[in-house]
Amino acid sequence: MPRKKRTPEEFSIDKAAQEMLIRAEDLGLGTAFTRADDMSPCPIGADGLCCKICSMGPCRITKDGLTGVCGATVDTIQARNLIRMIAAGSAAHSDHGRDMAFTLKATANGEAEGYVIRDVAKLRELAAIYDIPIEDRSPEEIANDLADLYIAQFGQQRGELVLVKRATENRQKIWKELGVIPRGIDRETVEALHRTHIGDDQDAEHLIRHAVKTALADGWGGSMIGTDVSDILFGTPAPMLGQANLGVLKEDMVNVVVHGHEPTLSEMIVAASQTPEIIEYAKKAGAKGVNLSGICCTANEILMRQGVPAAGNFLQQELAIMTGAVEAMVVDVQCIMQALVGLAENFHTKIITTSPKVKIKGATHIEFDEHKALTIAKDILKNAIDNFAKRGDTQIPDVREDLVPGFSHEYINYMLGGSYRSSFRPLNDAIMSGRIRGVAAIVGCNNPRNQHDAMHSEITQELLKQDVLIVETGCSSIASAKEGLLVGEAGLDKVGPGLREICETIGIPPVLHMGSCVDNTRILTVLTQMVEEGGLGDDVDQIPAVGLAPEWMSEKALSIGTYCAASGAYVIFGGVSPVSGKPSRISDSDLVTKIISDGWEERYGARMDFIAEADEMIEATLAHIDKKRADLGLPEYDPEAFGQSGDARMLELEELSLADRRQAIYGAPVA
Ligand code: NFS
Repeated sequence: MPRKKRTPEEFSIDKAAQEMLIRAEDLGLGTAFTRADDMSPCPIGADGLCCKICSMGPCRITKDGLTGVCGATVDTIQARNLIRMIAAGSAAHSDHGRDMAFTLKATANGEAEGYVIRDVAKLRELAAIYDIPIEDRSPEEIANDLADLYIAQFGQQRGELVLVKRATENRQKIWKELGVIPRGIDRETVEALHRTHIGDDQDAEHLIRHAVKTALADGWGGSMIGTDVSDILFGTPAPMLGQANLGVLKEDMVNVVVHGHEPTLSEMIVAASQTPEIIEYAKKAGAKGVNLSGICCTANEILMRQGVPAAGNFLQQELAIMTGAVEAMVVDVQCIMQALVGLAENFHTKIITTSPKVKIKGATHIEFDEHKALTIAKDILKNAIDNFAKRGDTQIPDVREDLVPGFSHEYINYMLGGSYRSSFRPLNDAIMSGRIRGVAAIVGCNNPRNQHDAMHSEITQELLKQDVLIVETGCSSIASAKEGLLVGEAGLDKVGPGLREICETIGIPPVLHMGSCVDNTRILTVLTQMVEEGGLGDDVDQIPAVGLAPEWMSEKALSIGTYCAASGAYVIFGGVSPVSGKPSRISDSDLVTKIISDGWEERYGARMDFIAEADEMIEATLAHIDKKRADLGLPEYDPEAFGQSGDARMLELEELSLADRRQAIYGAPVA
């Protein structure tokens, strides 16, 4: 029986996406959505029952008792498949971190055209953590030493990654006892590949323990370096106004969409687009100027630092081209669909690859080099502008939403207490009192096997009603942005009463945008600082907090999930577990599933579960939060307890005259 084809409304909950999917249908063009309908996932591979690491196979373990030609059992095969995915994810993030560290080095030595050290305070703060001298030294001297230290982490062979000391003491102790502290970033990934070569490590427990080490080298290594250096070079994010969805494309301007992950080139494109030379060039071509926007995590990077709008998340990359209004899509690394090139041939859009690591057949390649970044960025923009005259029919959905991104951990710390008493105390207090029931980090991708954005939306909206404060990164944060959840007003009518008080008092949206996927390390930092603030136990696993990746699809997501669980945060993935397969219905071989759930809970205090349905994910999240509250001896969550137009102090203040109120708040009359 032919499989049922989904309608545009079934493909996505996003109105702009739906409009473009209808246009795709009218034009007879395929997208990831239709290709997903046409291609059922292989059930053997999806569940981890296929081994293709040597050419005696591929071996499919479809019956009880069956092994691979070499004798590999289903447990070994699943463990090997999982660690390989984690290693690929960790490698992708870490290579991004490495490039950032080299850019920092080049900037420190005056060899990186256009780059400067924007956040000297963060540079000094980080250098001090690693005992790099900072007094009487120029930012460049300090940056040079920090870059050398960071670069050395990749090739380090023995000892421990220095960044690990930013974890709680208790966590470091657990990792030390279990032998999972990474020695060097590259070494753990290489060893993961070595161990999974034919005829090597064949003990699932032993393999998965190394998977943890490989993932920790991402979270407390490569990704953390990526975030640190991006902040130093481009500024630590703070809230600003932005916009999201395809409606940010402009009819009368040259539209350049930057897509991928690394901020190095995209930041330079932002700078170049504002130069008189480029504006003049665009005007000569008949456009009002250059309109930049982003897709995927590159979007998040420039959105939270420069306010450059996000055209959409992962599943909107093809839909942006479908508008016919994009002169160039400039891509660097990761999450770039090969289908873009073929699709772009139906329009005038140029796909421009820029990374020495990524070429796509049929795309224009203009290679990026941080030593002459500004010149290359201008060259790319001129290419796009030259293409403006070739634009044909366009259809830009009139759909966009405002948002306030940029909640770095530094800003969250600051916003909770201001310049002079910044601290996590108010957040911890709000959790302890029950105004905030707990915290959820909703992160990760889109997946065309699901209805686009639907799970992100349902889970986010329901948890907000349950007084759960939400932080988001990656494509999930763009999903919420498009739904209008990243503006202050959302804190007034979309959330439970206790959380509403907090949002009103601090003046924040109920969903805090914390950045790109490498910035999940900011979440690790926030959780660590909450522990250090006191009152919520002595380690991350005691905090009422959960991490969710409802629509995940990438290997990077698995690496993130693994380092978060190993850091003490309960992690819930949506969709199918890549290690869930059993050779038969009566089979009991679920060793790998047990290791990453019960096994990790016992060792790290946090498990990783795969739960298919949104309502079950919500239920599991709330149950976990409530259990952690009870374990800490905190009052049971009571939705009635707060929110009667402010707390007692607010009610008291309301009774006072304006002058007396100011006296009460500031301790002195304020003019
Ligand atoms: Ni994360 Fe970013 Fe999006 Fe998923 Fe891809 S863009 S690094 S992997 S799809 S969230």
